[in-house]
This record gives sequence, structure tokens and C-alpha cells, in this order.
Amino acid sequence: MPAFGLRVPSEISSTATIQWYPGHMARAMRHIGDAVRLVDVVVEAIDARVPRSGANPALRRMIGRRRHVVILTRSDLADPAATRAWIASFAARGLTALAVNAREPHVVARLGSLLRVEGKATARAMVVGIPNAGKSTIVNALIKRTAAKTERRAGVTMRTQWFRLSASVELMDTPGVLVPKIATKAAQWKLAAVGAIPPERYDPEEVSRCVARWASERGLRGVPSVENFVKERGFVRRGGKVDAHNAAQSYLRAFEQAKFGRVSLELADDAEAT
Ligand SMILES: Nc1nc2c(ncn2[C@@H]2O[C@H](COP(=O)(O)OP(=O)(O)OP(=O)(O)O)[C@@H](O)[C@H]2O)c(=O)[nH]1
Ligand SMILES: [Mg+2]
Repeated sequence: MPAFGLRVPSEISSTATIQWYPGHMARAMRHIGDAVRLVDVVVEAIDARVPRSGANPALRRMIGRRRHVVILTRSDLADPAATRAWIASFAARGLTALAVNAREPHVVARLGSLLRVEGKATARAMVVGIPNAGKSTIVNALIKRTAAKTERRAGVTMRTQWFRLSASVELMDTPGVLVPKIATKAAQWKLAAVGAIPPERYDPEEVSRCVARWASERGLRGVPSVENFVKERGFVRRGGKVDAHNAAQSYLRAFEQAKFGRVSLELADDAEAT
């Protein structure tokens, strides 16, 4: 018990803050800030399931008035109607947005023409975004070989790196960067749920409960409660005790791979603060 018998209310102590801003991100932010002055086009990769909290406002400020193309990645995992509404909403703000499965090179190839700059022998483009958004996958799809390292976890690319896409286009891959402080609880659990934050930075039991509660409030019947998921998957150990941590990790993995259906966690016309 803390001094003077003060107790932290359970609802506060049970919702730990989720933050992640390692040194390499601060460094990357400086490098991106320097390099952005050299580029003609900035490709901003955003997970289509979180177009609001998956965008980094500090990167947006750096992009300024440069040619800016938004790529909504993981459109294969997002709700197609929600993605269409987001593209319209970006267009209304004067931004070109494409929804792609970045793992399909022929789909990403459509982006190639947006990177060329008339009258310039060599156009330079850079791909930016938050961790695990699919930036290196886009780079590989564009240059048609596995040149940039990609993995199913956040924080894989640690340094900026130039690649030659063609005789007329050079492309820079950059490390994923978050803001130093993710402002709201909703943005924190959503970024964890889409894999932008590494698992050691959050409690999977809490994030899985947030996903389940959010889906239930919206009547998304394909997304089970954690309890039902545990029952269906038979997560009961000998002796009847459930390994809640393991079950929560499996729940989040299933959500992340769209096993509960294609779910977008943010809608273009949803006023919900993130
Ligand atoms: N289903 C699906 N998976 C994707 C898509 N784009 C990327 N991925 C996968 O997401 C994971 C992360 O992709 P990366 O390209 O490494 O992401 P990144 O933005 O470069 O990540 P960092 O370098 O860590 O910031 C990889 O396992 C990719 O195969 C997509 O459009 N759909
Ligand atoms: Mg990368």
C-alpha cells in the first residue's frame, strides 16, 4: 500500500500507457528532415486500418508543399468500404491516395508513374511512415527485387538508404518513426493492434480487450470476445487454468491477420478522437 493509504484507482492502474520512441527514431527524424530537402516526391505509407493515428504529424510537417502521395497499405486486411471513404477524404484534401496490398508488386507498379518528374533527368523520392507500415515492402515492389529488409515486426529498417528504381528515379527507404508521445489511449492500442509498436512495449491482454470492446461497441460480430476466443481455441491448460497472456497474443495475431474479417479501426467520417 502506498504511503498515507492512498490507492491508485484500478481503472487507471490497469491501463498502462503505451509509448515507443527509441533513439534510432530521433536520429531517423533528423536524417529524414535533411534528406527531404533533396527529394521531389514523398510517399507516405499508412496502414489502411488506421489512416488517422497511423499518420505521423511531424512527418506531414516535413513534407510541407512537396508532391505527396499517400499509400494505404494492407488494403487486403482493411474494410474495403472504409478504405474507399478514406481515399475520397484524402482527395477532398487535395492528396493523391492509393490503396494497395504492398506485397503484390504489380499493384504497387501503378505508383511508379507518380514518382517521375517532368523535365528532370533524375527524380528523387522517399518513402516515409510509422513503423511496420510497409515502407520497405513498397520499395521492394517498386524496384522488383528484395533489396530492402522487411519483417513482420516494427523497427526493422534502422537507417535511411537510397535505391535506384530506374534510370530516372532514385528512391529512399527510411526507418519508421512515431511521435515522441502518442497522445491518446485509443491511438496507443490501435497502433499496437496493427503492429506499429513491438509486443514488448504493451500488455497483450489489455490491447486484446480494447480490440474486443471496440468491435463489440460497433456490432462487428466477426470479432469475438477474448473469452469466446479462448473457449473456441481451447486455451485451457491442464488444471483448468487459462494462459491469458498467450491467449491474448494469439488473439492479436488473429486480428492482425484479418482472421476475424477485414476490420478498419478508423473511419473517415468517425468523429472519434484518436
Ligand atoms: N498483408 C499485407 N502485408 C503487408 C503489406 N505491406 C507490408 N506487409 C507486411 O508487413 C510487414 C512489415 O513490412 P515492412 O515493409 O518491413 O514495413 P516497414 O514500414 O518497412 O517497417 P519498419 O522498417 O520496421 O518501419 C512485412 O511482413 C510485410 O510483408 C500489405 O499491403 N498487406
Ligand atoms: Mg522498413
